[in-house]
Amino acid sequence: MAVEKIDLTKVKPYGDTMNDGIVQLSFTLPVPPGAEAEEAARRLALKMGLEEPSVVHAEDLGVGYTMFIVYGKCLHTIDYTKIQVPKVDVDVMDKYEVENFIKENIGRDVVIVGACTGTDAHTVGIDAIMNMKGYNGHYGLERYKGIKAYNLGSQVPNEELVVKAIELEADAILVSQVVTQKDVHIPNLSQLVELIEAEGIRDKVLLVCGGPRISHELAKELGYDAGFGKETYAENVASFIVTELAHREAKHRK
Ligand code: B12
Repeated sequence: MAVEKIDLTKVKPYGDTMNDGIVQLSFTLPVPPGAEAEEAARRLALKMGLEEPSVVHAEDLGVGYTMFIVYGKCLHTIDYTKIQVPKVDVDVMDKYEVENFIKENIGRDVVIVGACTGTDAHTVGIDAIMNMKGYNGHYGLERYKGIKAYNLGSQVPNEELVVKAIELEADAILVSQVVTQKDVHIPNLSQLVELIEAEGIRDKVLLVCGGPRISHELAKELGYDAGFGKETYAENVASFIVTELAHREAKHRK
């Protein structure tokens, strides 16, 4: 089979044939199902800039609402070669490499306190990173030799997290934010930074946040040292913490 040469300066969606621009879109309108509803969805897709939109599925949501799936052609292209996304810049070590690194470069236990904060009740993300069992075959921080991990759970007020971090003399604070509707995570994440600064411990702790809609770029903007998104494992965050800690401690000794 001949491999088609792709122009990365003009990338566009692929459906059946290269560069056909075909996309699939799904949305809900507050109207009951029927011919008018489907025509409304088609016209909306046209207004969104899709060519030849076709409604391939319409589902009655039961209360005067209809959910649509629409196919259409996107005319736009993206210059992929110009894209750079800020990411946590660290060589990721596995659990055993992290443990060795701590032994050789830090020489004491690393204390990490974590929580899902504010009104956010989603525990699974922070548990995946911190709990013994871990996630998807990757052990959590509690299982790492040389790491003392304290998972405070969910709906933890920022004040409580800060008190605990001071009490345990934490090297790093991990914050999970899963609910991002109406940007509720922004003031909550910012308040934690303010509290830590007010306590005068900002330069003593590594501040890391994570969640499915958290990016490293956003984390940095909010005053965090690093941010991790979906499909993060304990070793990603552990590698960052121990590398950065060793780096800071070496600088401090000079
Ligand atoms: C399970 C679940 C719940 C459970 C939570 C139970 C529990 N004990 O955690 C319950 C039923 C309680 C719940 C409630 C609600 N939920 Co909910 N929930 C989910 C669901 C289905 C799965 C979340 C999950 O467990 N993912 C698995 C974990 C492993 O993934 P993760 O969280 O992304 O974590 C990974 C990374 O993000 C990262 N990570 C996460 N945190 C951190 C922290 C650090 C420091 C680091 C390094 C990495 C890291 O590492 C993890 C492992 O890779 C999602 C939909 C989905 N499929 O994602 C909705 C979802 C998150 N929920 C949602 C909503 C809206 C709610 C409610 C507001 C619903 C309501 N109207 O009541 C409430 C909120 C309650 C509250 N006060 O927070 C929305 C959020 C939308 C948004 N953008 O804000 C979602 C996306 C569903 C949706 N599509 O609408 N929910």
